[in-house]
Amino acid sequence: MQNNKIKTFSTAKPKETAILISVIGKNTPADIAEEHLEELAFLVRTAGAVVTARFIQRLEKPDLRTYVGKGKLEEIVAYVKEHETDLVVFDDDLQPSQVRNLEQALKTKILDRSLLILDIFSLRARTARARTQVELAQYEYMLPRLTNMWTHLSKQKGGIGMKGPGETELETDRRIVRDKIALLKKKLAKIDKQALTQRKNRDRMVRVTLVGYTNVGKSTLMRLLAKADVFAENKLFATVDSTVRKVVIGQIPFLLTDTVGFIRKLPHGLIESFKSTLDEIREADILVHVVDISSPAWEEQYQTVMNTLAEINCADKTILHVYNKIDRVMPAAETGQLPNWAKKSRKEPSAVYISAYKKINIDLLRNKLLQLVKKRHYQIFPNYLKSSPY
Ligand SMILES: Nc1nc2c(ncn2[C@@H]2O[C@H](COP(=O)(O)OP(=O)(O)OP(=O)(O)O)[C@@H](O)[C@H]2O)c(=O)[nH]1
Ligand SMILES: [Mg+2]
Repeated sequence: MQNNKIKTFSTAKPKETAILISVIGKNTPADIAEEHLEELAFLVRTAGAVVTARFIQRLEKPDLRTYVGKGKLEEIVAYVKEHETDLVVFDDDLQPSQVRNLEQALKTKILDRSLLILDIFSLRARTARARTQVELAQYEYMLPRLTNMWTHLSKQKGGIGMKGPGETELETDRRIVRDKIALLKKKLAKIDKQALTQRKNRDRMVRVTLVGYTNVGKSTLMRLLAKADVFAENKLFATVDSTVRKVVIGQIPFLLTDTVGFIRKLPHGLIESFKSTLDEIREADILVHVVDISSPAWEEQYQTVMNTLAEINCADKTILHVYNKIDRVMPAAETGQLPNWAKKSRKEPSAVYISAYKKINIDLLRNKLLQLVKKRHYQIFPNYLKSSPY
């Protein structure tokens, strides 16, 4: 918050400037393409840079050498020459050879989607577990790239007497990275063992886990339901760690967990290293899937989450779909009346439409959640019925 009375002089460095490059399929609708680029811009802003220009090219698939086609690259080179540009950010992962070609042409720092997301995760990681997970993902991202660089160098330089030093150096690099990965995996296993013990100790309670795309309002809802001080912010990946709180609704206690948000094209290494965080989802009795209904891309985000859940074998769990941020799309939301489009978009009969921010329909949500928790609770504690107030 800015204080108008006190004049402050910022010593912060000016923000880095970034331009965005995206290749999209020939049949992708324009608004979805725009939304994808908007998400990339959001990621860049979250990482702390300013977006100064965007370039989209429609291609069957990205160019093998330079990601975009020749003409588009010339256009971008001309732009970079004329405007100060610190970063060129690509909406996909780049092959090491593509990075090299692009660096040669653009003469600026090149960032691909994975690196950008890894960067944000490392900015956000607070606990030892999250830090270790991110570091592991960073080294795993690095390793195949070292290998490729090595084969490239040995091919390029080749010949007698050229293999020796380069190879040794890169072999050493690779070994260092591999050792580091092994070490981090061990460290993570140890942390996970502790976490598992903690989870086992709380095993006898129903577990509800909030899942959803990044920035949909999971932490805001967690704060509301658990009355807990959970960090929420209008940035992507505000949460990279899970938080657990005990909640009691209608005299039934359960555990509520906030988790890291999903995103389309999540770097594979990141999914791998965040597997243990995803255990929170795997071990949940009930999933509360939070959807940002105000996002033009909500259906795609919905699908990304459902696909990720399927990937970790959680798609057939009990899921309560919660459509959040209705205050942004329905001015009269307080009435609880749904506009026709929302009725049509409703995929599940038990969906709830809420605003975590404006606290709309929260009692309705609490009620629905209570029904599900109760059902599960009595499955775990059949004897509880006798003493139950219901
Ligand atoms: N207008 C509106 N904004 C909301 C609502 N719920 C959350 N927000 C805002 O959306 C932004 C993201 O909220 P978070 O709770 O941090 O979202 P999250 O899903 O935890 O995000 P990550 O941890 O980044 O995955 C914040 O700026 C919230 O204030 C809502 O119902 N209406
Ligand atoms: Mg969050």
